[in-house]
Amino acid sequence: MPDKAEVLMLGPMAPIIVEGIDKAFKLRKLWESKNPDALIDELGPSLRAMAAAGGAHAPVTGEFLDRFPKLEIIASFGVGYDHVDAKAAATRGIVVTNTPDVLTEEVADTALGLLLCVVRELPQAERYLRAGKWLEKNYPLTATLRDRTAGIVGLGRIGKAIARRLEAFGVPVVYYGRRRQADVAYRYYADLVAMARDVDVIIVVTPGGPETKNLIDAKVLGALGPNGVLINVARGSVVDEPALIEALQKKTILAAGLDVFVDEPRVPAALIALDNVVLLPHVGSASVHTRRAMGQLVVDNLLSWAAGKGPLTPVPETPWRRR
Ligand code: 8YV
Repeated sequence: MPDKAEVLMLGPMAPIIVEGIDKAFKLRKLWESKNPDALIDELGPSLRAMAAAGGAHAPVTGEFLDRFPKLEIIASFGVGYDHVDAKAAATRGIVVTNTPDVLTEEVADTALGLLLCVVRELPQAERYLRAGKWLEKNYPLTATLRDRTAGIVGLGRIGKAIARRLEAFGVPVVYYGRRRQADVAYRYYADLVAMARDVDVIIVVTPGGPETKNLIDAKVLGALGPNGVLINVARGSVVDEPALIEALQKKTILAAGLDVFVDEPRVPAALIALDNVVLLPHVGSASVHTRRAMGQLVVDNLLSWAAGKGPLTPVPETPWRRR
C-alpha cells in the first residue's frame, strides 16, 4: 500500500475534520509546531494537500503558496474563501474547495432571525423584561417589516434562500449584483445606490475580498435613508464600518443587524455602545448540524481528491483538471 498522503492543517479545526483527516491521511498541524517555518521547509517540496479556514488561520497568499511547489489542493472550511487567494492558487494549478450548499438554509434562517430582531427590537425588548422594566410600563412600539421592500446584495444560493423566506413573509424582494439573473423574477438593479434609494432593507450576502471591499459605503447608506435597515451576514469587509457607525449614531439610517465585522472577533466599542444595532458573533452557519456537514465536506473533498476522482466542490476560480 502506498504511504498515506500528508495534509497540512493551517490552524485549529473542528474535531470532525481533524479526526476525518487523521484517519485517512498523515495529518500535520502547523499551528501546533514549535517552529512553523521549519515545518513548512520540511513539507514544502513534497506537500500535495492543505486544510484551511478563515478566522484564526493566517491568510493563504501567493507568497505562501510559492513555498509548496507540489501543492494540488486546499480544502477550505466555509462557503466564503476570502482568506485564500484563489486567483494565486489558480495560476499555480492548485484547486481550492469550499463548503457550499450544506449551510445555505442555516445562514438564510439566521439572516431572517436577525432582520426580525432588528426591526422589532426583540433583543432590546428581552433585555427590557429581564431588567424588570415591564413592571413599570410596556415596551415602546417598534418599527415593522410590513410595507418594506428588501434589496439583496448578492443573489447567490444563500441570497435566493433568503429571498424565498422574505416572499413567505410578504416582503417584496429586489436585488443588486454584477449581472441580471435570467431565472429569477425579482427586479434587478445594476446600480446599488439606485436600489438603496428604492428599498427600506438591504441584506448583504455577497462574497468578501477585494472586489466587494466597502461596497456598502456612506453613499449607499445615505440613499437607504432614515427608515433604512442594513443586515450583513456576508463579510465585515463589504461594509465601510466607520461610515456605518456614523450613520447609526446620526440616525441617518434606522438600524442594523450584523453577524460579521471587519476585525473579528474584535467589535468596535462604538458599535457595542449603540442601541439601534443587533450584534451577533458570526453565528450564521453555527449550528451543530450544519457545522458537522461543513466539516464532513472538507474531509470528503480531500478523500475524493485522494481517490483520484477530483474534489467535490472546487471554487469557480480553480476548476479541477485531472493530472
Ligand atoms: C463560517 C462563514 O463561520 O461559511 C462561511 O463563509 O462565514 C461561516 O459559515 C466561517 O467560514 C468560519 O471560518
